[in-house]
This record gives sequence, structure tokens and C-alpha cells, in this order.
Amino acid sequence: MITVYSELHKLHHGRGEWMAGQLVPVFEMPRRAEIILSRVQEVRLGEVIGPQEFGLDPILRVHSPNYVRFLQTAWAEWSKLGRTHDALPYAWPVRRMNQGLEPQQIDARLGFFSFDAASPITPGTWTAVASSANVALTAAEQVRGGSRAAFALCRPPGHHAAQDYMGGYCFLNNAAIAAQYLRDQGAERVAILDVDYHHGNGTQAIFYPRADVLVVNLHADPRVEYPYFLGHADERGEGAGEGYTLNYPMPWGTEFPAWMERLEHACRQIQAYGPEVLVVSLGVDTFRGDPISQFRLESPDYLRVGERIARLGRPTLFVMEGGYAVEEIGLNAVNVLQGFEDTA
Ligand code: SP5
Ligand code: ZN
Repeated sequence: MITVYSELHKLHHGRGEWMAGQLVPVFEMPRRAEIILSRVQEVRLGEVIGPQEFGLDPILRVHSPNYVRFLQTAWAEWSKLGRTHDALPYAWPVRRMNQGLEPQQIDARLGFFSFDAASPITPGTWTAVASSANVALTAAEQVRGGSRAAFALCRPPGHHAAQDYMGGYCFLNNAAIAAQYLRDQGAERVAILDVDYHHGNGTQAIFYPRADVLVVNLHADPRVEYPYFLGHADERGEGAGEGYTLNYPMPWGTEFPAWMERLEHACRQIQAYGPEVLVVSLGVDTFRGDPISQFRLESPDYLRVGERIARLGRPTLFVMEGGYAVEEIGLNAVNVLQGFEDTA
């Protein structure tokens, strides 16, 4: 399968994130994408191509204009004040505060357009995130053009970003942008299967009222795990979208057999929906050795994951999301793709 990759991801390199009351070095680092690329090349998965430029239109089909404008200008506003460290929010409009009025000052804007302090904005962030969206769109074009599958080696990841907020290392929701693009290009029904350890709250929020994009999430129970405030089993969509959001929260310590049971159930729902295209939000932070996660999948398990996805028999777009066991991330992510490729 073809991999789409852009070097521009390296322009986004945050310095710190909050953990246990301390600012620690970021887990979401450029080396993640480089290790995945090396593994793609090592196993000769297929050709590696650069992204085409799609401009703002497909991004604006998912994200609000004000939010996109904020992402484009945040670093300039921040650095104008003489600041040189990562731009990070520290105040948020929560219950019974004014969430409707877009503020002017950069610290306020950072809080207004985020739900946590885990998405540092740096000088090259906009260029990197726009390129990451182009990587997903270029891979979507491959699938639309008749390829059985394509791999969007996206970085930064996207599934925590919603219409108008960033969070969880995510700025633009690459998988959602690709899914919407596939709809706009004529696919009647698209399914998104999110296997990242964390709930894809942004993707869920974007498609919650809609029946034309089925969103299926397998993830750690938000009662105990980030992103905490979405991804519960009883969230099933709203209005016309009721029944088209499915959540499979699992406890800390989940091992592969239990995880695979949920995947099996999820795949049957996807099969019943009958999507023309499948988008997989591919996070491998379900790995036992992941430094911020609590599931226990082993490297060979990812081959089985790819096989099961292949048996859905749908044109499939893999979009890279999380995974922080950096030395093993290439093996684990590419195992999914090889498991897929090796299944007829
Ligand atoms: C795309 C993606 O995978 N984003 C994940 C963002 C997670 N950020 C919050 C991490 C919470 C870390 N909890 C640390 C426990 C370490 N013992
Ligand atoms: Zn994750």
C-alpha cells in the first residue's frame, strides 16, 4: 500500500506538557513519524509519496473559520508579546461562563479554542498541521482512485480536535477531514473506526448529529482515562445521528483477547452499516509498553488487528493517530498495515 508522508511535520515540536503537576518533555514528538517511516521502508510496504496541496476548503468543511483563523495566527500573536516558549492556554470558559463571545487577547483565545493544555503551538505548528491534513487528503484520493488501501502517516495526530477546539496533541482532525472529503466526492456512507487508546472525542463531536458517517470508538473508559469528558457507552449520537456513534470503553489493564472481542463486535456493526469507504484512526498507544497508557496489546497482536479490518472488505484509509512507545511505534503501526495487506 502507498504511504503518504510529509517532512513538514518536523516543524511542529512542542517542548512541554503537564503531567502530575510538572511540565515534562512532550510525548508527541517528531521522532514518532520518523520511526514509522523507517519501518514502512524496512518492510517495503510500498511507495512513499508526498502530499498534494488541497487548500483550506476541505479543512473548512469540518472546522469553523474562526478556529482555523486562530490556528493560523496564534504564534504571531503570541510572539508579538516577546514570548518565545510554546504557546499554551491556562484559562478556559466552562459552565456558566460566556462561551459564545470570541475573545481578543491571545491567552484568552488559546483557552477559548482548546479543551486542555496539551497542544502546544510553536512557530511551525500551522504549517505542520495543514500538511498533516494534506497527507490525509492525499491518501483519501488514493483510495477514491481505486486503491484497496492507503496509509496517511499523519503527524500531528487529529482525533481529539473538534470543529472549534484543539487538545490532546491534535489541531486539525485529519481523519474527519478525510471522511468529509470522501463524502463530498460522492461516497454515500463512510465509517470511521478509531482504535487509538484514547477516545476520539473530536471525531465523535463532529459527526454526532449525522447518519452519513458512522463513528466507532474502542478506547479506555473515560471515567478513568483522558479525555475524561466524552466516550461513555451511552453516547450513541443525536437526532438523525442516533445509533451512528458507537463507543466501546474498556478498563485499564485490558488485554488483547478482551480488546479483540470488542473489535469483533464493532466490525459487525460496521459491516451492517455497509460503508463505501472505511477510515481507520490508527493509534497504537494500546501497546503494553506505552508510557502514558494502560492497555496490554503486544506487537504481534497488531497483525491480527489489520487482518480483521481487512476482512471487512472495504476500501480503507489508515490515518495515523497516537502511540508513544517511540522505539516500537513503527513495528506496531506497520504490523497493522502488514496484517491488512497479507489478508485477501
Ligand atoms: C492522539 C493522542 O493519543 N493523544 C493523547 C493525549 C493524551 N494526553 C493526556 C495524557 C495523560 C497522561 N496520563 C499520564 C499517566 C502516566 N503515568
Ligand atoms: Zn491516543
